[in-house]
Amino acid sequence: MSLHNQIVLITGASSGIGTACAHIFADAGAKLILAARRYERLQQLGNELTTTYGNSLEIHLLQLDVRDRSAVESAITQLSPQWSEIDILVNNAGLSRGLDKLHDGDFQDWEEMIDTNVKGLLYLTRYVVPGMVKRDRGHVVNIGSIAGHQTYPGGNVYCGTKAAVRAISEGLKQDLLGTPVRVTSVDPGMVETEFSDVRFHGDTERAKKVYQGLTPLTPEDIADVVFFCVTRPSRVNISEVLLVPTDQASATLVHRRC
Ligand code: NDP
Ligand code: 8X3
Repeated sequence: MSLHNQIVLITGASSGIGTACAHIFADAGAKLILAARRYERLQQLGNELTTTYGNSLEIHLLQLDVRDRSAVESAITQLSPQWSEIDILVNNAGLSRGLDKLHDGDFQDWEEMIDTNVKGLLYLTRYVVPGMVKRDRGHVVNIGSIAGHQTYPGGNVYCGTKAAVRAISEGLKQDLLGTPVRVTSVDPGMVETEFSDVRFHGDTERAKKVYQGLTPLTPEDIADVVFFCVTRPSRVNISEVLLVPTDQASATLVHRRC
């Protein structure tokens, strides 16, 4: 399936997996709506994409906090006709906060994860998918996690949000049965991005240790899989892909060389 001129909305495009998705879709000639809170990052990315893939690339930047339901509603409903017919929604915005035992957990961390990973993904889906159903075309890709399949110590609430994403993807697919709209959950293991810096509230030393002695996945590895899923023939719905580094066997079992 060609993505030329298809409209792709990517949340969390300012970093990591979202940025890598923006590159792969830009390369395929898609029209990009890039959303995140850090607008300057989006502007930088927009410039970089135009330099790399040419001036004909069409990009629309959205400064958006996915936790804010009314902001999501106006961002989607106020898209100009040139941008409103979204073909592919990549629900990627997400984060982990802390690695505390549940009974020591920080309420603010919990709320941030639940509001972003679950409610934010739901808001985008709720405002974008009706148009897909009306137009008889569309694909929703949710970025889940191995954490939605297996819980690890200290992962509690983050794992809960990703288990919710997995259930929501499954439920959305069921509810869209009878329409041509496809649903995919791409569920990575360890990917080196800003994810661990964010989890540890900017403690970069602690973040680096997460990947020490092993070879993690890259954001481009995930973007490749997303791209593969959305370019299958329209009869094919890839429902779930779990991908891990060769050095990772489960959420808790990794091989470190030092
Ligand atoms: P990064 O921290 O590099 O990127 C996270 C992105 O999410 C940023 O662009 C950030 O943008 C955006 N984001 C966070 N909160 C909000 C919000 N409230 N509103 C809008 N955008 C938001 O991490 P990753 O690229 O690794 O994470 C992307 C997704 O992949 C997440 O859903 C994560 O859970 C998932 N994942 C990551 C794995 C990993 O090991 N890295 C493994 C499995 C899944 P900004 O701050 O500018 O708003
Ligand atoms: C991110 C991967 O293992 O840190 O979802 O939860 S993990």
